[in-house]
Amino acid sequence: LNMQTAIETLPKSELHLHIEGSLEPELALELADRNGITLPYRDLDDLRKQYRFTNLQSFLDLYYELMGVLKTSDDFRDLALAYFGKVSAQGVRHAEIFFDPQVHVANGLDVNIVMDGLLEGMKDAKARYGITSGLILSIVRDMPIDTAQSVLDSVRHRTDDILGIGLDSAEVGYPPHLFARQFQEAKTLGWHCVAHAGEEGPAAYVIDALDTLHAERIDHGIHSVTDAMLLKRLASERIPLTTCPLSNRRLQVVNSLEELPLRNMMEQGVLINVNSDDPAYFGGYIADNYKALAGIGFTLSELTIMAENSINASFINAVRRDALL
Ligand code: ES4
Ligand code: ZN
Repeated sequence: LNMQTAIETLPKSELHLHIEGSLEPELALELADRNGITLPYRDLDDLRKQYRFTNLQSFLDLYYELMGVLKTSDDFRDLALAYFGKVSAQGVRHAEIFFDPQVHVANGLDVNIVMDGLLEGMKDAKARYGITSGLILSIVRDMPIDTAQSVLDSVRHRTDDILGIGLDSAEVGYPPHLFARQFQEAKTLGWHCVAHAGEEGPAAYVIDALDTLHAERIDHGIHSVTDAMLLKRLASERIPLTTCPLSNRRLQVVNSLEELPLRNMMEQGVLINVNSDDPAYFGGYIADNYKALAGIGFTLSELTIMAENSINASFINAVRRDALL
C-alpha cells in the first residue's frame, strides 16, 4: 500500500469546506450559461487566469463573483453532488459544510432555495456514497450585521436542517465579538458554534471567539501559535483547529507549507485536523491537502492522528463516530 492510497482510504471527516468554494470553473461557466448570466471572462482559459491570489481578499473577490451563477435549488444540489462525488474517492465519510446565505440573499435568492438544494444533494450523497453531512450557516463578517440577523430570523424555524453557525470572510477589522448576539441565538436553537479566527487575524481574535462566541472549534486558528498561553488553553479545553494547508499557501498566509506550525501545535497537545477550505480555488480536495503534508515529511502515523482528530472533532453522534473510527 503506497502513501497515496493509504491517504485516500483513511476514514476522515471534512469540517472546513465552503460549499461555494467547491464550485469548479467549468461548472461556474456551465451554470452561467444555464442561467443566462454573463461573466466578464471570455472562456475557461481566461477564467483560469484569475486564480492567482495574493491574500484572502483577492480570493474572496473572485469567490463572491462566481457565486452569482448559483440561482436555483438544482444548482445548489448539483454543486453539492459534484463535491461529494469527488471526495467519495478520498475517504470522506462525513462532512460539515459551510454556506454563505447572506451573499445568496443579496443576489436575490430565497434562503430556502439554497438550503433545499444543498439538503437534497446531501441526502443523495448519503444514499449514493454513505457520506453523512450537516450544514453550517456561516455569517459573512464583512457584510452589514443586520443582513446576518435577518438571515438568522428567516431560517430559525428550520432548526433541524442546520447543524451549526460559523463566521467567515474578511477577518481583520471584524473581531468575533461583533457577532455575539447571533451566536447566542444560535446556541439557544441548539446549534453548534464555530468561527474562523487566526487565519489573517491575530491570536487575540481566537481568544475573542472562545470567550465571546463560545466557539467549539476554531477554523484555521494557525496564528494561535504566537500565544503560548492560548495553545495551552486550546489543548486543555480540547478545542480543535480545522486547518487548511493548501489554502494558507495559496492565500500567502505562509510562504511555504513548511512554515505551518502544525507539528509544533500537535506536540503541544492541540487537536489539529486537515481540510480543503475552498478546493476549487486552492488546488486540491481534502486528500490533496493530506498528500501535501506527506510531501513535507508528515508520516502516515501523524496523518492518521489528524484523520482521527477530524472524526473526533465532528458534531456527529457518538454511535456514528465510533463506527467511523
Ligand atoms: C474563506 Cl479561505 C476563507 N477564509 C475566510 N472566509 C472564507 N470564505 C470562503 N473561504
Ligand atoms: Zn474557510
